[in-house]
Amino acid sequence: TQGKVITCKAAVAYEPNKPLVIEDVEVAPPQAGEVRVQILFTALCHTDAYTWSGKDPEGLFPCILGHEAAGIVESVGEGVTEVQPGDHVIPCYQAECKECKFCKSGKTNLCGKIRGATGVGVMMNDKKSRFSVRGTPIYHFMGTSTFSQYTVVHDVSVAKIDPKAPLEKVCLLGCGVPTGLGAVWNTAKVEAGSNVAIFGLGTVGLAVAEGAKAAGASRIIGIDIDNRKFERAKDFGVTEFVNPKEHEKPIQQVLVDMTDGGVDYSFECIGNVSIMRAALECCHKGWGTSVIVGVAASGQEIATRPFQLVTGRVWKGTAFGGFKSRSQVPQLVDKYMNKEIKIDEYITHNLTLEEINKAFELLHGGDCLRCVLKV
Ligand code: NAD
Ligand code: AHE
Ligand code: ZN
Repeated sequence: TQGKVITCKAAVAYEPNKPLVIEDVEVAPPQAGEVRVQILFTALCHTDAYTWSGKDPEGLFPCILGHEAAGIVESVGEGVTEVQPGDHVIPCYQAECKECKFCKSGKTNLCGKIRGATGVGVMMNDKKSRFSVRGTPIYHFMGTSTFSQYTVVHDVSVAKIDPKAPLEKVCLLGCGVPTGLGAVWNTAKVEAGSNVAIFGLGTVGLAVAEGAKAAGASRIIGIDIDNRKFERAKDFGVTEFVNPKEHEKPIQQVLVDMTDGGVDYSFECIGNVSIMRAALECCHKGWGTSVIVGVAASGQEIATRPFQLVTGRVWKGTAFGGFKSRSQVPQLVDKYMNKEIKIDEYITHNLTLEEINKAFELLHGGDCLRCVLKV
């Protein structure tokens, strides 16, 4: 198949909120600096649902969504040296070129090399898509487009992993689990003995709990409007549960009262700007730090009284938990293989690519964390 167009199945999003269509998609060979990957397993993340909903200002249609996956390199383009056909890989929506201003700064995991192209659904080389259906180009998504049996990614966007790792599990290391763990370990740098509040107990929030427990946090307070979330959350390290609907006072006040002035760290894992405000305002005066993880819809803005920051609270955000993708995803795979981090516990459902619309329905139901699709 090397050097040739591959025709395979992919789920195409033609319009916001219209069911995805399983199509025969043509996937062009990788050009210089590109890698064609056979995707074996992909999970769904709420960010896929967000872009599909039409609320993502970068959302383009028709496109192939998907960014939490694992597969095997099928072929590589000119000049690609770090991976070769047969390598097991995880596509990374956050690239790592190791050469740009961002990568060299040592201050961030964001990479600038190809972000301009991935934001407009094309490949860097020729600003075109490698996907088409009956001659019509289909946009890429987040530089990954994993809802396809084959995809083309930039070489700076693939992490080569231990070939012994089960791809049906480690696909989750493409997004949600590292995001939560890294928000705690890299972005907030939670210390032992801290009090932590987590808003939203989906996969990302539970991974925050797992990370906080590993960091030795004393109290891990989970906040969700769905009481069914608590029982499972205990297994990930949540020690107390608060449902804002069961309180008359604003949730930030409830938390301040519970914690003698506020928490040391809070994490917003929902994507709701009024909860982002509550998450900042439940932090302790003088030092409390709040990390925004949730992705909010186009047009939404955050607000608080500047006095909250003047008096020492800190507002931060995180993308992919601050992990440098190509360097650190393989390390996370090793941690899973050594049983140092969970993955299996986040997988509540397994379906096939053909059943992707059902998988999106499950994602909106209360008991689904991650649904892994066999591609
Ligand atoms: P999810 O939908 O599984 O989890 C959200 C949780 O929030 C649910 O348990 C829901 O019941 C709860 N919730 C909803 N409204 C609430 C409210 N008003 N108060 C309290 N709880 C509420 O989603 P997820 O997959 O865990 O993702 C969480 C967010 O993180 C999404 O916005 C996603 O787009 C974003 N995300 C960001 C990054 C990043 O790099 N920054 C990475 C992955 C996901
Ligand atoms: N296109 C969206 C941006 C959404 C966003 O912030 N994405 C996160 C990852 S979410 C994964 O589930 C991210 O990494 N952002 C940094 C980046 O470079 O995109 C919008 O709202 O414009
Ligand atoms: Zn995601």
